[in-house]
Amino acid sequence: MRVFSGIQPTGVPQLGNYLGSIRNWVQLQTRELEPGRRHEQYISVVNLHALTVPRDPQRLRRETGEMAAALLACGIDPRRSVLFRQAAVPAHTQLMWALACLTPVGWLNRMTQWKSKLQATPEDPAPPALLTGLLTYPVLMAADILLYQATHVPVGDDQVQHLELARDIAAHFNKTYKRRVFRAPTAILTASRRVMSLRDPTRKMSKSDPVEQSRITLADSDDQIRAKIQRAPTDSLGAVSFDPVARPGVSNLVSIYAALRDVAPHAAVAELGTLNNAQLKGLVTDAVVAAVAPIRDETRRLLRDPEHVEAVLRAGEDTARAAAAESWAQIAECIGL
Ligand code: AQP
Repeated sequence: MRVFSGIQPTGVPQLGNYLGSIRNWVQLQTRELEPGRRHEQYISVVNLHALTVPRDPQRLRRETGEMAAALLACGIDPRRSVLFRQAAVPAHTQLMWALACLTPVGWLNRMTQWKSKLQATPEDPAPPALLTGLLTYPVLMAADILLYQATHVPVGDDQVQHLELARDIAAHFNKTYKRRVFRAPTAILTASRRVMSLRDPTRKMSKSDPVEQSRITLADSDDQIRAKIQRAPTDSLGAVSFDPVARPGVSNLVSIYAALRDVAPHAAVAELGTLNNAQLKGLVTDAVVAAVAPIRDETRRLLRDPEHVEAVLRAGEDTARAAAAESWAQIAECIGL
């Protein structure tokens, strides 16, 4: 069994990345997916995906290293996970091309993520044009997963549609070439599969949201965390309850608290139910600070030792390239290359 997941180096990871994915990756290093069966785990800093939003090369390089440092600080252990930069393994793009050549454009048109990236916002009233890379992003993601024959993919809710597409592409490939080359990967979701923006709790928290106030990052100071939670919208309906539709702001705070306490949101309400908004925000702040502060401090320490981070990535890339080359050789043979 093999776990694969990735994260784009598009800024400092935010609380949603952590609670929806990264923490799961860390836990999967010591948790069995099935009793008695061990698995390998591949975690990629997907710098090719980050090109779908054009960015300054220096910044991309810097943020790629910073993302790797942040993942190590969160607890990704190079002895238990293969940590690598996507662009260091050329077979990702080779397979992507092979898959793109049999993926109907209609399948990509149905994806919602590229549409949400092009939505106008008050901060960005004129969204950019749709570029081919943004449309074909899910094909590259399918290639990432299928290249390693991943059986399980821990992701947040926003990536579930892309994972379903990867399953469809795998089945379509097998049918086209009349060989069971790929198996269907399964999503692993956490309870906090969608952490919402602290500015607009009807949108998901995102590391590249132009509004800083919308997210808590894993580099925020205690004061920044406190200020952001203080200003998060709530409502005047009184005691705390969990109802994401009617009370999106309060429910987002409840689910962040619940995730950090490892309980279900409804269980957290039993503890928080009698609090007012200020008291709720105080408890959520304490829980977030307790989780973020050690990661922030460890990331800072690792950033002062870039040679170590680079060495970890290079070792991961050797392993990933070897696994990918073996897999690509079989695929290339199957498709007649
Ligand atoms: N708000 C969220 N709640 C739960 N999970 C989330 N993830 C992202 N946002 C949330 C999960 O984090 C993993 C890495 O995401 P990504 O960097 O590959 O891309 P993304 O999903 O587009 O995340 P961002 O933060 O919104 O990045 P930008 O702003 O660059 O687009 C994924 O498993 C994702 O589901």
